[in-house]
Amino acid sequence: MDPMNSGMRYTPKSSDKDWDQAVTFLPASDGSKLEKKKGPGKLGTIIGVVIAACALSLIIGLLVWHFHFRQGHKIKKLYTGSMHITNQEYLPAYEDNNSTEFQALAKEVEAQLKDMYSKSPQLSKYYVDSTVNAFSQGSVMAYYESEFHVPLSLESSINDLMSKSQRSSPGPSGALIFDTMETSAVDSRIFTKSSVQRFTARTRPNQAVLVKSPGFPDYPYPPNTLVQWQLRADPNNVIKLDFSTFYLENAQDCKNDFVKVYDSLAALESRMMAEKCGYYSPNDPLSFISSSNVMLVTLATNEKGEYPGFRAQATQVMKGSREVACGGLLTGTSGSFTSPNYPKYYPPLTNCEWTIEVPVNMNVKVIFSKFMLSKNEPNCPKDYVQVNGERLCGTLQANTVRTSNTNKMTVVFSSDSSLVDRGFDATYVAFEPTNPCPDKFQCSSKRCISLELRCDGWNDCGDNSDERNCKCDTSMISCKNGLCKPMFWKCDGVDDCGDRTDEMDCASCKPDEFVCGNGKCISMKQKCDGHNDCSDNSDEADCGRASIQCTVNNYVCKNGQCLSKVNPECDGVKDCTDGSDEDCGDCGKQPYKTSRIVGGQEATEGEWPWQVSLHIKNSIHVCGASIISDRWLVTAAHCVQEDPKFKLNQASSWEVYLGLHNQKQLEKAEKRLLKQIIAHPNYNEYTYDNDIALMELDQPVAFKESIRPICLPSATYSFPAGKEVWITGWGATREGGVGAQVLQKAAVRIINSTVCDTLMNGQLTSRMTCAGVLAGGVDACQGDSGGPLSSVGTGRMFLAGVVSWGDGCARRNKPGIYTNVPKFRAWIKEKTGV
Ligand code: 4AZ
Repeated sequence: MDPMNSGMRYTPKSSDKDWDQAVTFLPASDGSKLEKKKGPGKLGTIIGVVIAACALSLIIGLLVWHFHFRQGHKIKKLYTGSMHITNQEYLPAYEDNNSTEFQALAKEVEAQLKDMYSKSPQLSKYYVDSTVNAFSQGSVMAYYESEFHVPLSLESSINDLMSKSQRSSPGPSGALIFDTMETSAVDSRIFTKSSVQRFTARTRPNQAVLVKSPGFPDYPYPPNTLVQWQLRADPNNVIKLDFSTFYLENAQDCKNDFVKVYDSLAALESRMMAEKCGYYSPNDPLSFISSSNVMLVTLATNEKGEYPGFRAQATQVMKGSREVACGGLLTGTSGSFTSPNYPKYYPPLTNCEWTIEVPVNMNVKVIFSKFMLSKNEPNCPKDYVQVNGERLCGTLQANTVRTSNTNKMTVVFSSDSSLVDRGFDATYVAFEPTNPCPDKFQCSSKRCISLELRCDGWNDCGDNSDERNCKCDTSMISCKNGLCKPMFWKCDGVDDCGDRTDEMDCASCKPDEFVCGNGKCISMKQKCDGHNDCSDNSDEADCGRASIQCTVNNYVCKNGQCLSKVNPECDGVKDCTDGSDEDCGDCGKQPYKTSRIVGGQEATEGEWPWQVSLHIKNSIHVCGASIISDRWLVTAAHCVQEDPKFKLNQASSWEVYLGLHNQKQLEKAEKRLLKQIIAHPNYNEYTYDNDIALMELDQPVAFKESIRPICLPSATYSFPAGKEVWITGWGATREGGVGAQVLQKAAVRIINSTVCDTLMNGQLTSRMTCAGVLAGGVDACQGDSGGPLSSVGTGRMFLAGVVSWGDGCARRNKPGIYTNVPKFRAWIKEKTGV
């Protein structure tokens, strides 16, 4: 029994009793008698000695109690391990724990482990027993657990002793020979669960094994439970585990519920491939591959939270087959290669070597478009890619380049026994040493970028080298530090130059100058001259020639009047003769005007009153949405896509939180159910075209400071490239990471659609808008989907977009893609009347 759990922290001993008597003896010294004498006298001396003795024994007793009992208090420690038994033939019956063969060998191993521990004076005292859990091929691999009751004060030294590789000393002839023993302490979160379920499964050629959390998909997984699946494949195969759904409680360091995948049948930390919790969308699938024919999957849950769980499929893959093969000779002038299983997780214990050989007189350039290796430690001792003798590890910026000085290059990939990641995707090209970037600009990082991107105000190289030594043209701000930035960014409150040049002399236009909406000063003569001199059209507004002939680009008032003014709605100026352009209610007003989202910061409570959190009923946040009226929300169609598990297309599957700030304080928000969901009929689940949906609340909501709609832009509303817009949400704060507890916000800019389409490999449609920071680091991410892209108009916020998709999160030159809301203005009106 665990003494900790028994509640019996200290074992009473006879010496304690003596001590108690000594203490109770004290009042017996009669003070009144002492008073009668002037000096101490004989009796006084005796009493003094007795009191001193008592005090001394009390102190000694306390010290004994502290050092002996308190420090000696024992805790249960469970160690798990694996070893080769080199002098034993493998029998198929060892896979069945109930077979006589299994039981006989297990008994022998357990006895020999006991014998081995008994030879260690430190371990023998605390050893309880050992259990063999499984065997696998090689000669025979044994997986076991050993239990110890260890004094708290010795926990770490026993851990050290156990983790050192052990070998059995040569036993009596006929004894088992243990080799390469690996041991580690079992994660205490695993063995303290009240219920334990263990499953075993075997893959066969073309025969998958289903691994799913208990109750999936009908019920949430049970609390306080440990479930383990021991997976085996045929010899000479490895196991591929593909999660089709993964939806667990999300917590920092996965401290509540988690799944661990091991490259072993023992829960050895040194063989732990990954620990995962939270939600993984089908766009970001989890898939692992083992290094041998065994794998252990563990689900541990705590007492709280109801989550659906996961479903995965285990299949076997022949060692050396195409899926896991890597390395080789690469020739020609260009080509590509990836880490094994890319973009899914690479297997542990893998070594690959590619030799790239390009035509003589040419050199080699390798470009890593994606690079994600586990753990970034100095000198990359664990998983690494080695190029030209240099080791690379961790997560590198997209398009990291390495070049050779000859026509050959060797690239090595190596993974150790634990913690895997998605790996890398690389291309190689041959280049002339004298002309490394034909018809392109060469960044300091050796990357080549298109010449148009030079001096355009954007850090396309990632190291700003494309923006140095520029001659700025008149449409650009000449920053003091030599950078050029679009004039549009002048005086917009953001330090775009990096030395604040673009934010200087902002409010001080001369008396004969006009102050543009963006702070730029222009001559008064340029106002209303028909040219957009301010670059934000503010010099052409309010020019007394409001009514014009309608074109598709004009704002149309309710009375049919057409305006030339750009974005006339809700700007505080009545432009329509019927005033309909100012018929805006309280939309888009931020009550608290302070200024996961990746690269953002916590929002102030109530700062984004139109932000909504969409939860699967009784479960966690999955998507964002925006309030557009007292009964209608706008979200992304992909959030409500038909699916057999959660029925996300049905209104009854959802609950929505309005006025929410902290996901841990749902009670402070207004909760609503849904009456109906209207996904756009042309939503395309493959291209994410028309990714927009409407949700009608079951009950209207009363607006207040923390709950308010965002203004809907008219079909002609313009969000020009370079305009600052805000993303908000509770999504992941890094790619593949967990969602935020507190609402996050980040400022990004609208990106030119042509540039964006090129960056996104032609996947953009006119129903999509791009926004981001091309240098990377700031972006919407998983869990932000459906939420708003809010744009500041004149004093009000407009819904520029709906978070839709992206190539990962916050990657360089990979902006976030948003549904272009003005394109859907008529559809929203038709369906909601708003
Ligand atoms: C997502 O999975 C997601 N970086 C949303 C936005 C982006 C990427 C992924 C944009 O919901």
